[in-house]
Amino acid sequence: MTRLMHCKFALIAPALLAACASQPPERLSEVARATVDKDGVQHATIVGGSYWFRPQRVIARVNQPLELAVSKQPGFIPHSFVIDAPQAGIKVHLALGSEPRSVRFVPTRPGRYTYYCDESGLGESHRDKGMVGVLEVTPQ
Ligand SMILES: [Cu+2]
Repeated sequence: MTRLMHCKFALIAPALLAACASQPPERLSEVARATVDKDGVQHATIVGGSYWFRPQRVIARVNQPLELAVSKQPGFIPHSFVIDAPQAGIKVHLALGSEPRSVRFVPTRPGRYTYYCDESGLGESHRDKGMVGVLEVTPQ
C-alpha cells in the first residue's frame, strides 16, 4: 500500500505500477571490483532503480583514486547516491539522472562504507526499501 501511495500515477494508470518498483536487469552484477585504468585511477559503475542498487557491493583499494559513475534507471521517482564516511575521505551526495554522473575521491582508510539513496516517499525511505550497498575498501 505504501508503494501504491508513493506512486501516484499508478492510481491513474495501473500499468505504470510495474514501472514504480522495477527489478534490476540481470546483466547487472551484485558484486564488482573496481577496474584500474592506465593512470592508476579505479573505476566502477553503479546503477540505481526502485528500490535497489547494482552492484550491491563495490570493492576498491585504499589510497588510490576511485571514480564512480552513478546513474538511475529512467523514471519519475527521484533517487540519490550518498556515502557519508568522512573518516575515510569519502563524502558524496549526488542527485541521480539517467545519464551517469561521476564522482572521484581517494578512500584513505580500509573498511566497509554504506552507500544509499536518501530519498523517501510518503512511507519508508528508499534506503529501508533496499536502495543500499557497500563500498568495501581493501588494504593495498
Ligand atoms: Cu531512491
